[in-house]
Amino acid sequence: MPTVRDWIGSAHHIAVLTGAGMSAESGVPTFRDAQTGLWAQFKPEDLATEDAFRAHPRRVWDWYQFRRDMIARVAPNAGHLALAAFQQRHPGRLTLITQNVDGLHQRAGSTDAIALHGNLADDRWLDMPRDCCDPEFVEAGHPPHCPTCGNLRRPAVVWFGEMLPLPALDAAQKAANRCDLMLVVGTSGLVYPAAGLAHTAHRRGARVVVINPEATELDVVADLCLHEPAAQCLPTLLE
Ligand code: BJW
Repeated sequence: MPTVRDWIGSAHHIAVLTGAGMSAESGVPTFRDAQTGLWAQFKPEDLATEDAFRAHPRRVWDWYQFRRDMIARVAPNAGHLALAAFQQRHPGRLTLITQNVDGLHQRAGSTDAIALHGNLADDRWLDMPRDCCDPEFVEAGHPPHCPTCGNLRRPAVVWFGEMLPLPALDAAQKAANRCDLMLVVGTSGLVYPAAGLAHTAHRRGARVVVINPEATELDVVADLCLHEPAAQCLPTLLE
């Protein structure tokens, strides 16, 4: 721990890549945890793909509504708050990149968090909108839809097989290329291109620190692994 604090103290630019474990101590289940993960009952490909949504729009929409309701009831934890406070104390020194769609970094005060996988709070049209498609006048339903052409609203998140938003991916890649320290917090490191950012930072000579109670796919590029929960570890590291 003192070593990592020294690394943080001397780093010119820090990139932080977060995943679902970041919000675990807020009470948001992770994706791949065998006991409590959101996908313990469902296979990801049954829910988080465009094909799944087209095949079972109600089931997928209701799953997202369930998660939206859950997230409305939780709050940012000490880890989210420590990152936001660090950014406020050291403007421009830390780039926060998140795979999370829960908005908790933003609610903690990290207004410039790069959201690689979108945001659960937002919707968009499933198909290219026609002139009749007006988000102000959707017909309520599971999912809501255009009363004229039937185009469906869908969560504005990134599903498997979809491109990440290019400005977000570009900004994240720039941060991974220029940082001299990357903290990888609460992610299994299984999903690309997000996981590739840690490989980029490592390849470019940055120190990489993985913060996760469990072993991850990204431990191979880590200079150090701290096997601790994020909300306990980050406040001490970043104080
Ligand atoms: C704690 C903790 C505590 C617990 N403290 N830690 C290269 C190789 C192989 C495959 C691919 C590849 N490149 C692309 C792919 C395909 C695919 C992919 O990666 N598949 C893999 C599964 C193999 N990627 C894609 O499809 C991506 N798109 C793409 O590549 O497009 C290319 C394209 C080009 C041209 C045209 C079109 C397309 C898109 C990926 C989108 C991922 N979307 C999801 C769903 C978002 C919406 C939603 O929320 O429903 O994003 S999937 C899901 O996984 C979600 C997460 O952001 C993401 C990562 O999960 P995360 O955050 O790591 O969570 P977990 O649960 O896995 O891990 C939690 C961790 O926390 C664990 O390690 C715990 O131990 C830990 N933990 N408590 C700290 N207190």
